[in-house]
Amino acid sequence: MQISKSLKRLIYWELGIPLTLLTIGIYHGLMQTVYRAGVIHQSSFAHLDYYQGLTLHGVINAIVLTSFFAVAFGHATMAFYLKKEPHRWVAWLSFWLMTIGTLLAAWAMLSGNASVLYTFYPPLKAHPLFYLGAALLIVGSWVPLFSWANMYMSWKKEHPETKTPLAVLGTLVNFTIWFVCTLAVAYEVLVLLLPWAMGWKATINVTLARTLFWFFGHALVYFWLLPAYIMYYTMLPKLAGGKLFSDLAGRISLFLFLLLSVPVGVHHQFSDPSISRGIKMFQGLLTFGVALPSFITAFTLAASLEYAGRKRGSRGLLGFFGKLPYLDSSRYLFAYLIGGLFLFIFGGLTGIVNASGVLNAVVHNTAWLPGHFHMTVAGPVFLSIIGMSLFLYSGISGKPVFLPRINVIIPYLWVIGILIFSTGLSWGGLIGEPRRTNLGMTYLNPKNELFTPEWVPTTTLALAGGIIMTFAALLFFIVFFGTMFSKKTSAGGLDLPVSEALHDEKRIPLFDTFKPWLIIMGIIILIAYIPAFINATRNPGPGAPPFSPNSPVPEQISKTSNPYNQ
Ligand code: HAS
Repeated sequence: MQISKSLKRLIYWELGIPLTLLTIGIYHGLMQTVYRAGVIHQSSFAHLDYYQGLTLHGVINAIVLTSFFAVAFGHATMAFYLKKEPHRWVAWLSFWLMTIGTLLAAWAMLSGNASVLYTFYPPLKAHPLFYLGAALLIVGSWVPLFSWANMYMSWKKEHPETKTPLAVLGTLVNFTIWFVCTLAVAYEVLVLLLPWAMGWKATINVTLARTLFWFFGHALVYFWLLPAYIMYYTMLPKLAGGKLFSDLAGRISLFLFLLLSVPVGVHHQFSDPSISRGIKMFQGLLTFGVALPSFITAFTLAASLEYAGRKRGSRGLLGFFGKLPYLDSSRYLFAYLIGGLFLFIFGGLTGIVNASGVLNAVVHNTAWLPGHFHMTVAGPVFLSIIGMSLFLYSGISGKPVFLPRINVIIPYLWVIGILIFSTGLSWGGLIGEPRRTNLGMTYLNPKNELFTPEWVPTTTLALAGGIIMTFAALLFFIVFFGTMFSKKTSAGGLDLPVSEALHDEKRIPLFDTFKPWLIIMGIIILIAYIPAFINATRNPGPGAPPFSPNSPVPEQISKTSNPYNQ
């Protein structure tokens, strides 16, 4: 399908900018494993501080890359399925807001004024431009929703009896979740963080800020995940040579995400003393609920892959696994998607461990957590983002993929790297290894009295995994930028693999409309969050003055009489 020059250019920029920044994000990922394994025993390397690097790693990889990609992929799917283009002015406004926001936040982080990690929890304080940048990036990323909703409504008028294409439904569900959850973080940034960072307010309510952040923060992880799910449902079966087992299963799963992605954020606050047990238990139960659409997805995709394998001549119960096109370089997207799906088995299971209040007390704030989220966000999310970025770029530009045989191996190398890396982290977490800590300064420094030899094998495993992941990422950069600089061999155009459904159930109006789901979503959020916000405002503890990551005393005091500076 041909698309306008403007949309082409927009998609190129929205893929190119975050992938260029990703080089910095990947470098700091490797550095994390180096610091933590005790290879170096210093607080900074190449003039970049440990926490500065960790902030760059988290913000670029988890917020900038994912937001830009979700918007570019949203434009592509909406245009492809609805045969309409988003409003040009709105689409470019979104791009500029995201780009300016990214530049502001990048300046604050690179200049060492925002080493507050991607969660920017107070009382750690960043430069006001970091918060402003983050807010612009987020607002810019939901602006296209309004244009897409318009496109969808006019398409619906033209096709009142046709089922909404699954990819369109997924995109609209995803950005509705995103719009709702970002309202809380906008409030946190504009009303709590900015006035405090500007010095207009002396203290901040930490519990309220954290509660607002996690209202946004857990829905954020599904905002990362749903583009991958759209690819799994609508493309993977076709790439495997088969059909999607059930179209309705996909719809049910997407609507369940709409209901349950937001009202579960308190599961990140099981250890926060200001929030009462009843709320934690309720949101904990809802968290088990939000695993349900992923279980539905697991069985639906397994059945779809089985169908594909049998069509390709497999025999026996599990023979179909052997018949899938793992190394077919002409269907390399299959490799990126199946690699992520495999990792998500472990990412999902570790998530369910986290969701249990009792087990959470064992793993919270330990290395187990990055073990979990590298098998989710750095698993299905990351692999589908980079695979699809290459697919979109190469397809639209008409340039063939550079080094196709290497390209199809990259996702498997990444999977091996993540498995080793996350095993090290998860094992370390279970024996008390903390997350977000420069272990090389103390616990992994044999000359330090705190040296903890039990964490040598765990951090060494993480380092080995980190090196393999970095190698895979380097190969990806060579393939992606090599493709960008190669010669066009065809006219190019927007073309996506489309899976037919094996059971194409007839249209059920309830699963083809948003209204009732939005109402239920609103009710569940109110029930789950009103008591949490009441708790956060009634039992906040003393207001907190600003801190910087390098000093245990508040900033105003540290400037004058910080005993640790003497
Ligand atoms: Fe999580 C913390 C619970 C999913 C990301 N999570 C995090 C953090 C991140 C994150 C970044 O309850 C850290 C935040 C921070 O910095 O503090 N998470 C869950 C649960 C799920 C879950 C219950 N998380 C995700 C996803 C993420 C993500 C998805 C990113 C994209 N998570 C938690 C909790 C915490 C947490 C607590 C807080 C802990 C604490 O103490 O701080 C569920 O949604 C998971 C459901 C998934 C499944 C898996 C289904 C499997 C599939 C694959 C099938 C494979 C096939 C192919 C068919 C049930 C679909 C086979 C093919 C072959 C070749 C074999």
